[in-house]
Amino acid sequence: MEETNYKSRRIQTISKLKDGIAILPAAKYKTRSHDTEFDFRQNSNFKYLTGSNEPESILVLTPHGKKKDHLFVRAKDRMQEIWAGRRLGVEKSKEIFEMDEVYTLDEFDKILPELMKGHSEVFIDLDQNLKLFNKVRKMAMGLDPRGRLKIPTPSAFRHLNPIIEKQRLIKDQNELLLMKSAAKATAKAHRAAMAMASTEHSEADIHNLMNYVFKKNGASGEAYGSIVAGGENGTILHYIENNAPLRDGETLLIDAGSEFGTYASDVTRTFPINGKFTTIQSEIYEVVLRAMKASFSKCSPGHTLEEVHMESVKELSLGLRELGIFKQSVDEIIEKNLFREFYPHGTSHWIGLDVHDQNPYLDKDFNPIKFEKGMCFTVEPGLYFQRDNLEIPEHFRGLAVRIEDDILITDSFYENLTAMIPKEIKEVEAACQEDYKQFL
Ligand SMILES: [Mn+2]
Repeated sequence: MEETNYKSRRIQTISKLKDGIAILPAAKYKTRSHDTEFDFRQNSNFKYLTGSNEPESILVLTPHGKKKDHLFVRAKDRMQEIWAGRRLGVEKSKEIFEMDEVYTLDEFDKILPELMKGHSEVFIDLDQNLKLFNKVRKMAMGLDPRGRLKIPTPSAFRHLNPIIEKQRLIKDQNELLLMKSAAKATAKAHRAAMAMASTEHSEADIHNLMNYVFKKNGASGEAYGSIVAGGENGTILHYIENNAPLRDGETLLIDAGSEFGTYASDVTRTFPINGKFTTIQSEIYEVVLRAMKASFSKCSPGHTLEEVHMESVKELSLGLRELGIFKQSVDEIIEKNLFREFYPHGTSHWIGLDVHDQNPYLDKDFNPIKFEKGMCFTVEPGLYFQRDNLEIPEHFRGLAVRIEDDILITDSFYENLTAMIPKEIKEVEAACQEDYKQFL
């Protein structure tokens, strides 16, 4: 496998900038409390275009001029490095990142105005990092206050992110390799969870085990806040407490995925804590699994996430009718949005560097983006029966099932990146009988 060619990604971005200069800062450390910080996570767009994990750097792309990609990095500093960790510095960065030019950050204020000359626009993140935006705006306004320069200077600011995020929609071979590695670590962790879950353990135990298995298999950790929800907790869509005891006869809904090389996986499984689904649990489970398979039928080039969603909605609505929840026709259940009480979320989102990858969902004419080879997204139907819903039979109340896999569009169909994680009832029940110690 070739190494990722970040240079060619930058060249592709530069080709979209026309007369604009692009300025893209790396992430900075964020304060957790007082003088302690959260774990560092690189800005996804910055990572995508540079491969660098260094905080505080700034990438500048200039379509005009001989040198086109410029990186500003932290200067080498012996004392800082003894206290806070190694820095690449200018020389190493030049070697590693194949930039036309690398400078230290303290040169930014002097060099950026020079780089701006000849460009009529600035592309920058207009939402985040307003400090940098304001600084750049002042620099641009100060370049030619009397209109005497004979070359264009920036007179407009545009949002940079959509250009890069559109580029991120189609994954290349190296990205797919990382996504498959993330999927592998996630598969091990879900299997371990199925094996360990019992009334002897709590949601927290399972959560800890999964994080351990993620890292043991090369992942940097979880790609998002895991949901480890026993029984009725599964009806809370973004349950994050993950600290309740596990109860006999209930299911455990786990929505958890590893992050590998900054790429996310996102998987949900629901399984019986004691290893055997009850009749009602398995009936609901089969409906959700059927919905998922119906959605898979639309996972090929030319189809859309909207079609994928509608397949799940149809199948879940039919299932709710079969379960006796509704007497209305499937059409009526859908038209009147009656299913929403039991299926309140969408079926899919893009996935990649971010678990909810920031790729466009609609084209310029507001039509859903059509699938092409290399696009990745989730399929995650579910059914949730709230405890306080007194209109449904009591034995449904507090039950929740969601199943989620990560899908890659191929030449003519799809590849399920997380297919190896058990989801047929028999496979799931067998996985519950395994010994979790094999995953340690
Ligand atoms: Mn998801």
